[in-house]
Amino acid sequence: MDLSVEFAGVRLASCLMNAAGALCVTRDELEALGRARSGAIVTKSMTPALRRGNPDPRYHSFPGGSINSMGLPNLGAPAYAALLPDLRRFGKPVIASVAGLSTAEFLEAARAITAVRPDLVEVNLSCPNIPGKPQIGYDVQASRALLRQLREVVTVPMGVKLPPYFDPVHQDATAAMLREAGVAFVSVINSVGNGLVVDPERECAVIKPKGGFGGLGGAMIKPVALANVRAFWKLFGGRMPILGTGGVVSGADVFEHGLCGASAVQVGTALMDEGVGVFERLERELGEILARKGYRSFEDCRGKLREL
Ligand code: HRO
Repeated sequence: MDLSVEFAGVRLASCLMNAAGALCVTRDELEALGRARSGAIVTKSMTPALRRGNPDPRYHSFPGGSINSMGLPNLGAPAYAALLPDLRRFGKPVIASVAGLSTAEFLEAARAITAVRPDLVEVNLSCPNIPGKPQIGYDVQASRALLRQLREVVTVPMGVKLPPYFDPVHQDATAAMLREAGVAFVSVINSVGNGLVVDPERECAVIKPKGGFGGLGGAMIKPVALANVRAFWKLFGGRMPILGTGGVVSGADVFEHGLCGASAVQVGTALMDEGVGVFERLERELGEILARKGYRSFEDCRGKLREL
């Protein structure tokens, strides 16, 4: 089955890849993604300097999903820039995720990584886990101002990683802002921010930072992810490349993202649970579903969701 796709001008041998944050912080993790059957290597969101992140425990997986409050641990943009030539040797596109705790930090990280020309830059507007810092993607004015400045710095195709939206009015306003900003792709969704998972036996939260509040991922968030993929697919008339993220545990989940309009699909919680072998399993399961349904490629099913 042909699972290759054209994404924002970049050819991917497979429509599947890691979600930013999942097993992509260190050189070893990034090289493992290079050797695995992922269509691209996506880096952890990078800031200008190394960050150790929030205190442990900060990640917890449970039946149905995960909660995290990592707090942007990463090696720093200069270190990822230095790694890029080695990552290129795997012969697949590298997508650099860029973040910051201020506009100046976003610009500095973007400048450092753009200098070595990753294939795409994904601007993270949606980290929910920095104490005292709201998710920028929930503030249209702030997002507009930030993207306007990043546009001047990022000279490769630049997309945005958005938080989940729960009302069409927010998707409409965000789409209008992104149109104006001229983004090359939209990645939806980041984790569902500020959830709380409780261990009733120990009578405590399962992660330490922010009193236990953290971003939810995995199977439980799939309907929210699909709704956002579909909403942005329609708002851009099917002409905006969309990276679907959220709740991808099986090949059927990838297929559903495709039906809703995703051009390619990212895997977070399932990758953390299973390791990089997850890509091979998802490929096999997706291939079987597409063949059974009479599709000749993943691209053939894109956006084909029937509305009753
Ligand atoms: O590092 C994190 O805590 C984190 C980030 Cl940056 C993000 O974008 N999404 C998430 O769930 N965790």
